[in-house]
Amino acid sequence: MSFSLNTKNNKRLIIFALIFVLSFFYFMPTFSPHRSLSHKLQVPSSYQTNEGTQFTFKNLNEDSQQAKILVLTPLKDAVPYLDRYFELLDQTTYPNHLLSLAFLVSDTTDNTIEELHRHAETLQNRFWWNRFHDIRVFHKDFKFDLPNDQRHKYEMQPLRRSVMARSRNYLLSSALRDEFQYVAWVDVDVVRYPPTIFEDLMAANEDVVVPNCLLDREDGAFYAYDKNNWQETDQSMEIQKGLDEDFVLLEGYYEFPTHRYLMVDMPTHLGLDYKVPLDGVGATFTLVKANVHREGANFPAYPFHHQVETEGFAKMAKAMGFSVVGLPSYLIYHIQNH
Ligand SMILES: Nc1nc2c(ncn2[C@@H]2O[C@H](COP(=O)(O)OP(=O)(O)OP(=O)(O)O)[C@@H](O)[C@H]2O)c(=O)[nH]1
Ligand SMILES: [Mg+2]
Repeated sequence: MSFSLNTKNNKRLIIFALIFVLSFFYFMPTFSPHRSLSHKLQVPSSYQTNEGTQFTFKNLNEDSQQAKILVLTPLKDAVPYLDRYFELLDQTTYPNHLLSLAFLVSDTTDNTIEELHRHAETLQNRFWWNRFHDIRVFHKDFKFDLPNDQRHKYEMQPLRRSVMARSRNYLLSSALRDEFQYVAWVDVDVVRYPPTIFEDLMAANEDVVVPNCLLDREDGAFYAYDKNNWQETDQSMEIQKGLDEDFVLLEGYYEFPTHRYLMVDMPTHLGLDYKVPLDGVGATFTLVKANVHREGANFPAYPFHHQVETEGFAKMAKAMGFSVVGLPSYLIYHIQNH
């Protein structure tokens, strides 16, 4: 039997076969064999202290190796931060195909939406083994316009945080699908964290877990950023007894000292996996078991136990019996932008 490559039909056949094989690899569901989840940190064995417990990072079990994480980020005027934000997420050791990203853009005055679409297109037009599971962008304006020089004023915080709470709830209820085991809240202006952060936070095996967020300073000095991660103290509880129900407590303002024990003031030399129970959390990078949200713990836009937004979420999660912990030695960094 003779077989000639010179015939027109055979050439066509070969071209079709090549296209078929290439498109099979290109469009196949994402699977990332080169990114292994198994990792181990060298840490001392566990022990108990008054302030918290130590646990040991261990390889995740078979089920959680395939855990899908929904990464949620509210955005406003975020153009300067997007390059770094995507670079960091892309560099994590967690397989991209298990990460779904969703954004809520609100009241933005810059090109955040256009830039988001540009990034999403670049990232998702790569070969399948590099792509994220998906990237979704939601948009809702709250008509909330706060000049930059007012954003951190004490008296503006309850309203600002309340709008943030609405944004987070809107994003959460728009994006949460039943396939996700975790929700990771990541602020766009976090500029440094370890690439193993998802595995490390998952290894804590808590309902809500937060690393310790510092300010990224040029001189490398240790400088607190996220003061919303804290423990109540006897003194802080005493103060609250005399407060009006609607009074919102805020950390880091001289106007009203709360006497909480902030995670940024806790020792950071006790091991990366040293964990402490918390009563308030921020959301610069917060990992939440998705069921916590599904069961109804979200971000109060009204004072709940004197807290709104992320700190109110921690209060609510605890009131529902969920565990809320922080890792004082696990450092991540927020940009210094004011
Ligand atoms: N959807 C939405 N996102 C917002 C709004 N304000 C801020 N964000 C985003 O929410 C996240 C946290 O907001 P930030 O402005 O960084 O809040 P912050 O860290 O307390 O304040 P800074 O110290 O100024 O960074 C970031 O990803 C912002 O882009 C808003 O009104 N709506
Ligand atoms: Mg910020």
